[in-house]
Amino acid sequence: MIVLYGGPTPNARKIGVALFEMELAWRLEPIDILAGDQLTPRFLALNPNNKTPVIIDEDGPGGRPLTLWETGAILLYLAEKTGRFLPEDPTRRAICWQWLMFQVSGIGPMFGQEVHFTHYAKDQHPYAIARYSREVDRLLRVLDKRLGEAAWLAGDDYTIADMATLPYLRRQLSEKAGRHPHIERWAAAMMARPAVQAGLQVGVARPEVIEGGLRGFTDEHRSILWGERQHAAR
Ligand SMILES: N[C@@H](CCC(=O)N[C@@H](CS)C(=O)NCC(=O)O)C(=O)O
Repeated sequence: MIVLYGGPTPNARKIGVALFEMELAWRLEPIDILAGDQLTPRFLALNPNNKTPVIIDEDGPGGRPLTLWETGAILLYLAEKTGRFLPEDPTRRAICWQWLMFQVSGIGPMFGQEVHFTHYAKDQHPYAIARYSREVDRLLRVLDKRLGEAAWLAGDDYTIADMATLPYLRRQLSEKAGRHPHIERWAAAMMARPAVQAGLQVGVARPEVIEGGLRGFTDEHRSILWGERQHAAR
């Protein structure tokens, strides 16, 4: 059994998609990051970096439990464990790693900053909004070009690189419909997969805050995620 600690966030949903695609036995342990669950000693014992998701594979290597965080590492671990969604050919495998790293080091952080400054920050910072919005648009163009050349990010194979990327694109695709035809073709192919649909449902959303147009953040939420509570010495 694999335990997934997470909530209704793109990062946890990447892992949800992979767990469904790989047909692994798993259960969700909900972590409400808006309530500060990730700052508790119990969670910090799993991930000292206080970020979700975390998995515990109760049947890890050598039959021993393995606790793992960072979505790139989790996706690679699950792909190696099951022998699925990671090409065997060394060249194709390396290209898969490349697009996976592009997601975790580029798309994740930049899209995260864009949504922070355009929706969550209390004050308006025009420089930051322009900086991250332009970077998001640039990254979308890189993805659109790639998906104009190849069926999937890694090439001919549907892989963990695709699973990592889609959950981050959903808001941008709906706000910029028609502007990225190749990403849209790829996203539709992914959404046709039952495992993707199921994985994107992971976690219980707080509709007023997350699904309802990114509104409703309170000063308490800001303190937990970006302020005093996030940065308190522990
Ligand atoms: N690089 C990390 C990012 C994880 C991350 O940023 N998780 C967010 C939710 S999407 C989180 O748990 N935030 C809680 C906090 O910052 O306190 C990964 O890929 O796992």
